[in-house]
Amino acid sequence: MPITEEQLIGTKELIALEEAYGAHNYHPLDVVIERAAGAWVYDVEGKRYLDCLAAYSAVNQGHCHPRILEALVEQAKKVTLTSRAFRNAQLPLLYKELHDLTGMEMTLPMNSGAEAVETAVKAARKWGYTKKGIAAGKAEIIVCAGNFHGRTVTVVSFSSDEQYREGFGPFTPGFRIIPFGDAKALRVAITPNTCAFLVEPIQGEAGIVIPPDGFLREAAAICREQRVLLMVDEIQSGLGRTGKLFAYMHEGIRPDVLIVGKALAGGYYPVSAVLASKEILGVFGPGDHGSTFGGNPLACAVARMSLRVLIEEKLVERSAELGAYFLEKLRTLRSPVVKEVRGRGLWIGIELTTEARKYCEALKDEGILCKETHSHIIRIAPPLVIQREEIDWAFERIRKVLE
Ligand code: IF1
Repeated sequence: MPITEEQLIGTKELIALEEAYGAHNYHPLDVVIERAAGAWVYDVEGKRYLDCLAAYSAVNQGHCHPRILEALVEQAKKVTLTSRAFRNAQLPLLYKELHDLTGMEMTLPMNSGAEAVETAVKAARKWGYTKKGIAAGKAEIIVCAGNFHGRTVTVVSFSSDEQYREGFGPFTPGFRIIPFGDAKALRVAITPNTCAFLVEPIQGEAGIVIPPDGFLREAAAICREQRVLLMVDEIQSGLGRTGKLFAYMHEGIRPDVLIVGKALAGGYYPVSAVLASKEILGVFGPGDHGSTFGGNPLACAVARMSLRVLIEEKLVERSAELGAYFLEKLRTLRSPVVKEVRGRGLWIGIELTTEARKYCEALKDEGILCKETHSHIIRIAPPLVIQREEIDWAFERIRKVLE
């Protein structure tokens, strides 16, 4: 029997349904969101919350941005999916705009972040064999402890987090883990079989962990010297989140491979991509790699407008200015449970001396939605359209809960 709307009146019923029929691979806060706009979301009872997670930085442009909605609707009236067996009118324009924005020669479009990371791993390995002369099947990629690059079996093969790996073996070989931020360890870990170093410029899931100044610069120099591809995962840290277009720009380096996702489509559609030189992405010949939805015209139209909104509404500059403002206020907190407040742009971690979950629950009751990470850290990452007054509003409530 189909369930009628009036039967689904409130939060309680909806949560019961979710618990009864959905896999329990998350432990979400008990808020049931029905609609959203800008930095705010509204639950089924109409209560509003300031969104301080922005869907893990996939909604940098703000929820339901009207210009991106319009681009979605207009394209959806024309054609949504052609497969890559044929060409479409949106993909070449997204390619050109990504080239102009990043300076990268070539793009390979995918859907989820993990798929883009997998694509980068395949590109690096094939580049290692065909360009660097690594013996077949011997290519190694170096990653950092505390990394988060997605949930596929190959990607969790190089996770240092036992929970992300437990029960999912056997794992993909060919990865070495070094401490995050340790350039000397990178140099030591490189062998003639190393094809790439994959790193988040700032680690998100690990708790907004910023590496020591100069780490990325030194790593880039070592990679250049040892002919190892520097691959930066900017799926969460990119597209304005840290107050620069990409987090790697804080260190003035240029990666060999740039991996993007999440806010690339403003929260409307899963769009990810790998950007690199012709030499690197040129390793893929017809039929080597692909995806049913990768580079589809609807995805491209949404991504093009999402990037346009990011630039035209100066969201990167906002992130830098309002992030510094928010961080400065949070650093005035005098609370026995606050161990450290750190961040870059509108990407802030409040590390506590105790479990953060109950503070996130208390913040929810104050009308703020945020998510703990690694049990002790409250991650604050609102949409980049947040207003200064909304930051003041949030700060008062954060102070009330933490002090
Ligand atoms: C979940 C974490 C964040 C990412 C970076 C690749 C991906 C992600 C730097 C993969 C995705 C998401 C996944 C989501 C929650 C969230 C998350 F808690 F899982 F670790 F943000 F920190 N690289 N991160 O942050 O992208 O395949 O998901 O599109 O899995 O719970 P995806």
